Amino acid sequence: MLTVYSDAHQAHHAKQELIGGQFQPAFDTPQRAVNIIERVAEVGLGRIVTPEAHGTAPALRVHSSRFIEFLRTAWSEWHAKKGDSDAIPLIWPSRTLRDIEPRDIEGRLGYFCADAGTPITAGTWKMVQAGIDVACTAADALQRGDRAVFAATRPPGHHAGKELFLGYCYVNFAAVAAQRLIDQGNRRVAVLDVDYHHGNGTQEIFYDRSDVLFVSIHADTRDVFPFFLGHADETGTADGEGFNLNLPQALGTGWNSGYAQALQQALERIEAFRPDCLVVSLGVDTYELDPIGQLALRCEDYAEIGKSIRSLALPTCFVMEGGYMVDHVGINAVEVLRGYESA
Ligand code: OKP
Ligand code: ZN
Repeated sequence: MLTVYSDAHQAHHAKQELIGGQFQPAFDTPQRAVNIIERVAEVGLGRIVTPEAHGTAPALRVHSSRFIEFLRTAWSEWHAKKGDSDAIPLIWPSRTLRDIEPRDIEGRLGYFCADAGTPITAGTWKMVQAGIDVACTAADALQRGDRAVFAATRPPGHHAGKELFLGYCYVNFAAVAAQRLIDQGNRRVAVLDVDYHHGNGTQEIFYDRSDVLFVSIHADTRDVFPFFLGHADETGTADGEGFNLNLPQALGTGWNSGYAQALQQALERIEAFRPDCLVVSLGVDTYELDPIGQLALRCEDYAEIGKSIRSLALPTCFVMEGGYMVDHVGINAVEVLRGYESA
């Protein structure tokens, strides 16, 4: 399996993250992606290539132009006013306020960002552009005939919506890849999201469409981030009615206590959709030892996930999402890919 990777992600390294009322080291570190690519090399998964430059056009297919422009320019605006500290919003247009884009950078940060855990730093845009390039280069390899390809992106992307960034995610790389596959002539694309967290951004982007099916297995969002989407009754709207499937899991769920069954249900829905190809949002924060996840998959379960996905016999683009047990993120992510290759 081909892997696409750029070390430009290292340009972004958040200084700290506010968790439980305390500043702690950020969970999305450059080391996560370094460990993943080193593991890909160690097991000899296949060739590793750097991405081709694609600019912002592919991101503009799934995000608004004012949003991408904001991400591209926010740091210089913030830096001019506030200096070197990470740009983090502190006020949001919550439910009873108005939907008005402010003029000042502080207000605009809250307008486009939904949480206080997704800072914009000097290197954020460089990292995000590299992620767009990686996702597109991977999708193009699939289109040229590769059976499977791994987009080794950092940071995750599946929380990012058309005009919203949160949860360490700025641009939705899985959505960029899925849309690119549609734009290149595939009639139906399925997105399977196995990250611990619900892919609220991917759901939002494709919610009213029947050409992209979104299926997600995640920790129940009544209990965990991102809270405000991801519930079982969200099935799609308008043309997209019936093309969104959420399979929330109770905290503590492991392979034999519900996960394998949910995966089977997800695969059956994808099969019935008869897609031309598949995008997998590959998060391994479902791991039993993950510091921010509360599901209970073990190392050996990841190869099983890969094997099960392979049974669909679809051209498959894996796009990296979460996984925060840093010394296991490479092992577990690559286990999925090896499981896929072995079946
Ligand atoms: C990104 B991805 C935990 C707070 C969690 C954000 C999590 C983002 C996860 N107490 N904050 O889906 O892996
Ligand atoms: Zn996650």
